[in-house]
Amino acid sequence: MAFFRGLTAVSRIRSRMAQEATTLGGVRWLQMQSPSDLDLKSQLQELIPEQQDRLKKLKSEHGKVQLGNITVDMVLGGMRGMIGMLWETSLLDPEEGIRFRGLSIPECQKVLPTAIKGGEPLPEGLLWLLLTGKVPTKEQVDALSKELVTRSSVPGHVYKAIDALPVTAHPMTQFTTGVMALQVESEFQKAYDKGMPKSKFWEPTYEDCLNLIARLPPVASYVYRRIFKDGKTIAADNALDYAANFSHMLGFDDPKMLELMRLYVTIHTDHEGGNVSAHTGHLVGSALSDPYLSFAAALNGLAGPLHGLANQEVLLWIKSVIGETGSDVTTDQLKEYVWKTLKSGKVVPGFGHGVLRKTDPRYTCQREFALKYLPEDPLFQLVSKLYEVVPPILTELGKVKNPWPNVDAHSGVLLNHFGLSEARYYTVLFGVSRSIGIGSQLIWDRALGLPLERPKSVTMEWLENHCKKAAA
Ligand code: CMX
Repeated sequence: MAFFRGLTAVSRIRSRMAQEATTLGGVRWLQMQSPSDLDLKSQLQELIPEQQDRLKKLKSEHGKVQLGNITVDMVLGGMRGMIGMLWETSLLDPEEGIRFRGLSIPECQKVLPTAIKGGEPLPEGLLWLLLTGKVPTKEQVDALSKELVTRSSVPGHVYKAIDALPVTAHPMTQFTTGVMALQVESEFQKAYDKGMPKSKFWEPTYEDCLNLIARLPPVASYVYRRIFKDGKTIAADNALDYAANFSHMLGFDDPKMLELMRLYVTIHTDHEGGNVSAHTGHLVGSALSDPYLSFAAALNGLAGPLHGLANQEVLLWIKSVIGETGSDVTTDQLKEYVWKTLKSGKVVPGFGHGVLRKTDPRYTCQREFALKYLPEDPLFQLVSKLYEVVPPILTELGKVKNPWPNVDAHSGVLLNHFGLSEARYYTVLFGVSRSIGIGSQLIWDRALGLPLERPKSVTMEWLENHCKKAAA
């Protein structure tokens, strides 16, 4: 087995003979071409026993090793810094940002298969990576694209359930309703009701997660067309890859927009386990609620303005700046508007983060996309100006731990550039992408037999008494 450390090794790896296994950033990369190598489920089947043994060993050999001290601040501060969950698919470093199975976003952009030469990664490739820890070949990704197409048909009652809502209902409400309506198809629930051994839980979970991921783009695009395009839907083009087909069903066929959608869906998939949507999906799944129930719960968390709704808020905020000052907004006017927002008791959307302490690499790659495809866009230029104006003001407040922009600060202006200007819809796109991360981890949750989540809570009185005793 050959080991390569740097990214320069990537091109050499690509040209290696089939059957060669290599490592990049801790990720095993297997290049093989037998039929089962193209089947994601067979690949997982092989990996699961080895990972189950790894977990058993961790428990038996290191179960009592301490991971830190819990302070009163942590309990009162939304559990910040408290390690409390296993999340295999990605890990977030406060300074460096997210790594998907050991690979940073720029590394994923280099090694994951693309639809066009030098283009953005295909989200199906990231799904493969998250599930297996291995960088897939283009053939594997193409096979997965096709598999998702075969799973993508949506029962008619789902659309009827959405239609029962007023068209004015928030897109996230309509989307989550669609996900709940899909739940009647759950393979996990059927198998559980019949009875199955715990060792088999992962298999119907896999079926549900793959079906869910495949069916979300038609449901999400139905919601978009229903609200914003007089209900005129567009049929899928099943020759396209996952993200391109989604963009097509929304009504956007510009090749640059297809590339944007591939990038967007790839980078919003996963952000380790503690964020509200990921944690909620994992928590609800730990009660053996099926993946549809778990994911719908996750979406409801994503719909909050401190989390996924921030991407909607950013574009609305930018447009309200322009509405008030005109499109030639000066730096001073921008500063004034930021202060006005803060004084009104609101947060500046798109800035700050619960864990990150630097500019979000998901922001940076979107900025690079903008520099490549839309450098003259006036809203992009405003976003660039905000990068200079907002962090010093947030720093001046003295309480903000991270004044730098996050993923949501940039996505809206890119979508807006290609005509997807309905900001209220943006969190639905985030939700479609999140299914890939949350679904991948749910499969591993069940494969590893992770238990019901049940942390201990205490009252203020309990804390006061505990602190008195500690002082004495
Ligand atoms: N604007 C104004 N105040 C902010 C701020 C911002 N962008 N970011 C943090 N603060 C404030 C917090 O509200 C908090 O104030 P109080 O002590 O008065 O409650 C204080 O600074 C300390 O917060 P923190 O420890 O730096 O950040 P948190 O972990 O509590 O919160 C986050 C993180 C993302 C909720 C926060 O930075 C925020 O509200 N940002 C704007 C909304 C946003 O962009 N959310 C999207 C995040 C990415 C995602 O999940 O999609």
